[in-house]
Amino acid sequence: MNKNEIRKKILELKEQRDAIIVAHNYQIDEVQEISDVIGDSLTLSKYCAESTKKVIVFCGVHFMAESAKILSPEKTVLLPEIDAGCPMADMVTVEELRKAKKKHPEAVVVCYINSSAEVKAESDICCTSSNAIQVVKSIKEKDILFVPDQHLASYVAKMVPEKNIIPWPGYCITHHRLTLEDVRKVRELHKDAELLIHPESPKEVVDKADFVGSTKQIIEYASKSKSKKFVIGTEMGIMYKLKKDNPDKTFYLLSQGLICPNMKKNTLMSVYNALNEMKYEINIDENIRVKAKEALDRMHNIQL
Ligand code: CIZ
Ligand code: SF4
Repeated sequence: MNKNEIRKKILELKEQRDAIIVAHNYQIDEVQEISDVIGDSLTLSKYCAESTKKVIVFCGVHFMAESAKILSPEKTVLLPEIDAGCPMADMVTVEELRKAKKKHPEAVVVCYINSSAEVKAESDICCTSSNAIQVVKSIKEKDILFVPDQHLASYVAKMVPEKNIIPWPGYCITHHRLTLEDVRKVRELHKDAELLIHPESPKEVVDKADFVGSTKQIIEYASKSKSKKFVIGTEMGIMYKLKKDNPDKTFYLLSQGLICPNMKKNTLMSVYNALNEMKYEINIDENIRVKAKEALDRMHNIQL
């Protein structure tokens, strides 16, 4: 089958299966193009929960499809490539977290959405990169065990200095590679561009940003800003929507290394196979799902 044939088959199967296709901002262009909605993990999970369709094809990584299932237990959630995981999410296990909680019994556990359902279930409240600051500010206690991203933890610690943030040593393999040298080079090459950085990046890089935000916030900022040129410090998949929404503006990547190999596993063919063979279905133990949902609900219930 050529790509046009695959696209046609996907659309036919989508109707037959009563399905929606959602794609994360980091997916390859062709997958974003075929999707009903593009967004960050939380926007997509909420969209799935509100949809009346029975089947969700979640083009993203494992923890994202899990979040959709946590919010939509009655729906069939499919992850087209079962090996598409997030190395950062795997950097904290529930056993390790239980040990850390014993070491810091006074601390409230804030868990970044990039984590397994088990880890969410063991946490007090979830956060995303859009709302981590507000989530931490909403907590009464001073001590906060923040898992699993050390860089997001460090950004939150800078923005909410009244809290004692205990960081977990996890990191995103893609953003972690960014360096001050990358910043120096682009600043020299594109003097009039604004530098928009994701908070999963190392502190020294975040400190140099003109704007720090999640994928959603970077997309919103670039549309609103009067600037015409931007250097983007997050995974390259975001360029698809940035360029589509802002045809009059120019976007450069901070580094050519900004590619997440797991996000790139989903292809048109895997979306087709997912719908054709109804794979790979995401299931979560009901006790864990309910507890993980509580941590997500607590995040939703704070005034954001
Ligand atoms: O929550 C998401 O989708 C992630 C992982 C990043 C972001 O900034 O959107
Ligand atoms: Fe995980 Fe980083 Fe890939 Fe996001 S970009 S899925 S945090 S490895």
